[in-house]
Amino acid sequence: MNQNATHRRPARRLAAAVTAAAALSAAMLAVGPAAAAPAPEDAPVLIGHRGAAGTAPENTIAAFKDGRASGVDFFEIDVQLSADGVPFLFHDNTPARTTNVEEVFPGREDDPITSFTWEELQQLDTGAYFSERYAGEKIPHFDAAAEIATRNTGVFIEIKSPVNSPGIEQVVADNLSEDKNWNRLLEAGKIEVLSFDETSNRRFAEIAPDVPLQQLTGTVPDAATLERYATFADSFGTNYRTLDEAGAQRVKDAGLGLGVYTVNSTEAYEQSVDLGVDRVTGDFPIQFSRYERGLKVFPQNVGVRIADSVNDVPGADLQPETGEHVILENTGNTTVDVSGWLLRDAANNILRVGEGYEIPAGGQLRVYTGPGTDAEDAYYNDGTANVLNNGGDSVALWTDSGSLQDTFAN
Ligand SMILES: [Ca+2]
Ligand SMILES: [Ca+2]
Ligand SMILES: [Ca+2]
Repeated sequence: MNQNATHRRPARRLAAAVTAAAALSAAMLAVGPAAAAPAPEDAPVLIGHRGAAGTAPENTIAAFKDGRASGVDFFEIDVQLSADGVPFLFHDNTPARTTNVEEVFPGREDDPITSFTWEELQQLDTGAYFSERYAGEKIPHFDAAAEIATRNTGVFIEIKSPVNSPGIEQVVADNLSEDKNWNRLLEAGKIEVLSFDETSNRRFAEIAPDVPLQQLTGTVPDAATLERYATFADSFGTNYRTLDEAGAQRVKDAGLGLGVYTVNSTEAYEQSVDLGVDRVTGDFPIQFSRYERGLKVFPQNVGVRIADSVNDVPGADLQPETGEHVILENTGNTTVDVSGWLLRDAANNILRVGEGYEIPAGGQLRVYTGPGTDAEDAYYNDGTANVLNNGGDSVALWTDSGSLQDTFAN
């Protein structure tokens, strides 16, 4: 660590970084013991992304409960302000992707989510987009997350698109100090605030200098920029796909903790840990907590795995017969009926397997996004949009009855 770097409040930063050391009580950590930052071989702090966006509708009570049940150190939320100033939990800038806005408020699909009043937000369903099983899930109030969190599983609070929510830094800071549940978590070292917006982070740091703070950017910037971040933030987070050894070293040299998102495979997890990352955020927190405990990651797996995802093919990704696709492989000893199984990507785009599909032991099935001629080893979704991101995506495999079988990331 570069001793010349300016640290705002090292005790708090370390407190947040070592919470994975379960043997230490949260109370001890809160007072700032002389604990060392975790060595690279140590387990990183684990965070469920948007609660647990891979296993439940993102930013809902159901997702927070999944995050908590998985036993990870924190679940992450995205907070914005409604048109009438109520803090609520929602990721996107518009309600189009994750709500039934087209039924409730036709014509407002592409309006800013912050243009809705709290009373209007409460009329939206934000569970059914993920699965009918979650129909009826509402957009939560900010304080609802603190009611789910515990001394074991705290909250990473991302202040999302703060330019759309003027004054949100003060609202969050006030809640942390005044709300009983939030304050209890804060005192236990189970809160971290984060944002991509440097101006917002600086504002938050001025209002609440004792709250651990993280600056996010999509790639690791140069050393001078990181040194600047270190004047107001305790840690830095980025996309794991862009992180390399030199970048990780620059972050450490600036005296900042290092986090990555959105890690959705154990291979990506290992890659991040090898780079010395101390905060790992993923959509499938249960997967990482099981992996860290040495347990079988997908205990319900019946043999079929995701062998590969071909996100980008030469030419158009939706061209007939040979467009983008995911390859399933039966690694077990018996034929598996995969009729009605589905694949979800990180943005919750869904590819289905048609009826009557079986994969024999050792066999493969290619599941295409676009059009083509169905065959024994190929199923075409006839989709009209390229869904597998060419810059890397993740996919999760589910049975027709909702059992998670595998994840894959590239
Ligand atoms: Ca977020
Ligand atoms: Ca292409
Ligand atoms: Ca693609």
